[in-house]
Amino acid sequence: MVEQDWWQKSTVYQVYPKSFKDTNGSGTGDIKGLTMKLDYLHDLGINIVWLQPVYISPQNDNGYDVADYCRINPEFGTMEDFDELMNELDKRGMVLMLDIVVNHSSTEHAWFKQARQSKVSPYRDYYIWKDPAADGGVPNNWQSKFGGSAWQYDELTGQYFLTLFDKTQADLNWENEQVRKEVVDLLRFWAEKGVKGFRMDVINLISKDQSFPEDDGSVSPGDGRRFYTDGPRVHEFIREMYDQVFGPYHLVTVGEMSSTTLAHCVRYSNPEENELSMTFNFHHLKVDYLNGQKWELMPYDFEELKRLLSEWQIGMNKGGGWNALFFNNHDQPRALSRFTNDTIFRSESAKLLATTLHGLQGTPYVYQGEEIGMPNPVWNDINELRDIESKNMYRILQEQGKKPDEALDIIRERSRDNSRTPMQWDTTVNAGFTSGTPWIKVDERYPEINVQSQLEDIDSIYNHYKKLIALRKELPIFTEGMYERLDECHPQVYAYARINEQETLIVMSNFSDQDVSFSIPDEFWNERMDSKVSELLIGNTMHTPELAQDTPLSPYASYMWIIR
Ligand code: TEU
Repeated sequence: MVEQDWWQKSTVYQVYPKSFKDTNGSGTGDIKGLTMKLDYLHDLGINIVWLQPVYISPQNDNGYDVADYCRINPEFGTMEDFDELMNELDKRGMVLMLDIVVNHSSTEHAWFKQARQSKVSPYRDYYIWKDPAADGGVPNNWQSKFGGSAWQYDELTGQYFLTLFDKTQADLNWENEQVRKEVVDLLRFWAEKGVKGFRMDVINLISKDQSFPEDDGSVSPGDGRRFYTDGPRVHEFIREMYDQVFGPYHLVTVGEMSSTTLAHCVRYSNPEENELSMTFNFHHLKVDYLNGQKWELMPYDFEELKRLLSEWQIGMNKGGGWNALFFNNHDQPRALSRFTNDTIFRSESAKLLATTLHGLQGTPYVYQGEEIGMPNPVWNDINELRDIESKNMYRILQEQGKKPDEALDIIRERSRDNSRTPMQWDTTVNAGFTSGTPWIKVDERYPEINVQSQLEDIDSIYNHYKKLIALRKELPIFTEGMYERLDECHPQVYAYARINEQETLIVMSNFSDQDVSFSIPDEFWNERMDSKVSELLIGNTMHTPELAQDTPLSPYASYMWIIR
């Protein structure tokens, strides 16, 4: 086993700054608000804070449309506020992981403004321009991930430019060495300011097939689009960033890999490849996509969820890769509402998801609000939502024949805004997030679901996360143990083991509202449990059951034992 890196025992906390804490009454969160809450994160046991984009941006995609990579958006504060945050993190032995968005820039970026001036601009080749097709239309039929064509027509020069996301997010041309140099320069700028990690936004999309073929509807092995997903030079480009920045500054890096494959993620994150520290993949978060389509609903496929988690545990370990573990982020609905019960079994469910995830091999990510069991908000009207993707899809779904209410029901389930409502700190107005008018509504359940009510409650969801985070630092089996699935397609239970020479960890969870029981397979039980002693490390019910070969599990019960 490769020498354990400090970030393999760490837990990362993801901060969506716009909704974390507002200190000046603007209605949006700010950097000073994060600094104010560092003791809260430190007490939780967090080592690494992932700060999502706070750069100059028109905010069409909440900061993922960057107009200046090295200046702070005044909405979030000043560079002095950023420097203060860095100092306060350092005092607490914590580090900052900064979000880097270099597959595309905002069309408000100076580079793009210059590029669109003329075909001979020195910046023209920073972006991807194509002549109209023979019929005068778009160069090919590639689609934006936010709906509609991926090509925008530029009147001034009579060409189209590529936008895989919003029409104001222009894809950068990574074939251009000057673009790659600009990216290395901005990475070095933040590394010189003491940033110790980067989260690389959709970094596996940066290498496009230069023939720009028609989208023939076939998909790459990772169910993406093969001509820009894990493209021909992607590993070369990432390796270049490693050689020039990630390695020399000893940074921890995570790649967001849209529609990728296990084989590529092994290569992206095996330390011998000198690319990234770890990767996010999203296959386990598409098990409720009917026909793989995000905007077609179906109940989630529990067996597929367990199969995928197991496949990636075994495959990444075998290949020497490293998983970024997550069920939540700012682009996903809250897992609590999506996979379990966010009403009468809300507390048990939140703890079950935490135990299930944090027992796996990889680095866990806690998305703001997950640690207190925030569910999907109640959306009464489409005008309460802010996300560009959700607004586009509300229109497109109706163009496809859905009635307004049907479209809204789909948006309620899938919208990224489900995870973007303000952090719920206490029971004061706006949950203590802002003294102003919040940029997006605060969920109406904040009086019962907030940080303040959980800090001192030893049985709270917050303290359940705190204990799991501490266990990972304390027990090597969390980082080193080999994964073995124990349930064979059980309809309600997910059970797995983590095994090393000295100990065995058993994680057993009932993902249903039924009373069930689970039997550990005879072969495993006889081989692993013979004359051993089990200790319950953490559970989510009042019972503290000894591990037995046949264990009764109440609704959403979840337990973790260690056997020595
Ligand atoms: O997300 C890319 C991504 O895969 C998701 O946005 C997904 O494609 C989308 O929800 C459609 O289902 C990253 C950021 O996390 C996201 O917030 C940005 O909007 C996007 O890239 C563009 O930068």
